[in-house]
Amino acid sequence: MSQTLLLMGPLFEATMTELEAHYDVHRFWESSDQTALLASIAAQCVGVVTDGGRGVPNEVLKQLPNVKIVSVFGVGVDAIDLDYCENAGIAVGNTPDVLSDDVADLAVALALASCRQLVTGDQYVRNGLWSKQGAMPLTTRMMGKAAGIYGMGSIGSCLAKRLNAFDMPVSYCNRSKKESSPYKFVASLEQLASESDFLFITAAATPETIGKVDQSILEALGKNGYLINVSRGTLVDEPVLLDYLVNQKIAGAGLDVFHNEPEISTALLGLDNVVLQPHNASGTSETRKAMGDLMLENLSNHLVGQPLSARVV
Ligand code: 8YV
Repeated sequence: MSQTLLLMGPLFEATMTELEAHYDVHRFWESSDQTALLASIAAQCVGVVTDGGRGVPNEVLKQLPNVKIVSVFGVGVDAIDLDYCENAGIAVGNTPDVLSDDVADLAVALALASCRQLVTGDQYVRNGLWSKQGAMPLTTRMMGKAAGIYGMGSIGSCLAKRLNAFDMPVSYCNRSKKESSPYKFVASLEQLASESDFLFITAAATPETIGKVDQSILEALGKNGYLINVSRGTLVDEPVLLDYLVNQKIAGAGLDVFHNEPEISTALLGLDNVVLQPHNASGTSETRKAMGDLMLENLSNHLVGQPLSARVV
C-alpha cells in the first residue's frame, strides 16, 4: 500500500502528478474540513510536502505524530519552524542550487527593467505616446555601475557571474567572507549599500537577516541607487521602502517578493519607479521541473532510509 502524505498547496503540475502516482496524497488546501482531514490521516501520514512560501504550521505537524519528513518545493525554509522539526525528529529537505540560475536571471532582468524603465517604455509605446510626443525621457545605464550583493550563496554567486558580464564591479556582504569568492567582501551591509549603485538582496530569510534592509541601508544606498529583492519581502522594512520610493530618496526598486504576498501593499501599485513581479524568480518550467525532481528525491530517499540529497535539518 502506498504511503500517506499531506500536500499543503498546489505545486508544479507534473510534480503533483508524479507525487500522486506514487503516494496516497491528501490535499490540505482543498479540504473543506481540515481538522477532520488531519484526524483521519493522523496515524498513517509519514510526510508533508509544501512550498517555500506556504511552509507548514506547527499546529498541523502536532496533529500528525508519525510524520518523518517535510519536503519543501523551494530553497527557502523560513515558513517552517526548523527547531520544532529538529526536536520532533522530523527531517526537512529543500531544493537549493537547481533554481539559482533562474533567480539570478530575474534579478538581472529586474535591475535592467528598473534603470532602463522597461515597463514605462512598454506603456509609452502601447499608449501611443511615442508617435504623439516623440522619444521617451532618457533612462539610466546599468553597465559599469557598482553592484552590491547581500548574500553570497548559490544565487548570489550566479548573479555575480552575470553582473561581471555587464562590467559591474561586484562586492558582497555575507555572514562571513567566502575565501573562494573573487569578489570584494564588505562586512557591513550599510557600507555595502553606500558603495553600491545596485543593491541586490539574495540572502535567505533568517532571524539575522529579517528586517535588515532598514532606513539606514536605504539612506546609504541613496537617491541614485536601486534596490533589487529576489529573496523574501521580510528582509526589507517595507513601509520605509515605500517612503523612499514615494519621495524619490532612492532611484527605484525591482521587487519579486513582498510582505503579505500575494495581498501586497496597494501603495506600491501606483509608483512608476518600482517594477513588480509575482514571486516568480524560479518560475520557469525547466526550473520548476528540477525543483520537483529534487523535492521528490528528498522525500523518497528519506522514506527508504537513505540520506536526503538536500537536507536542512
Ligand atoms: C518558489 C521560493 O516560488 O525557493 C523558494 O524559496 O520562494 C521559490 O522558488 C516557491 O517555493 C515555489 O512555490
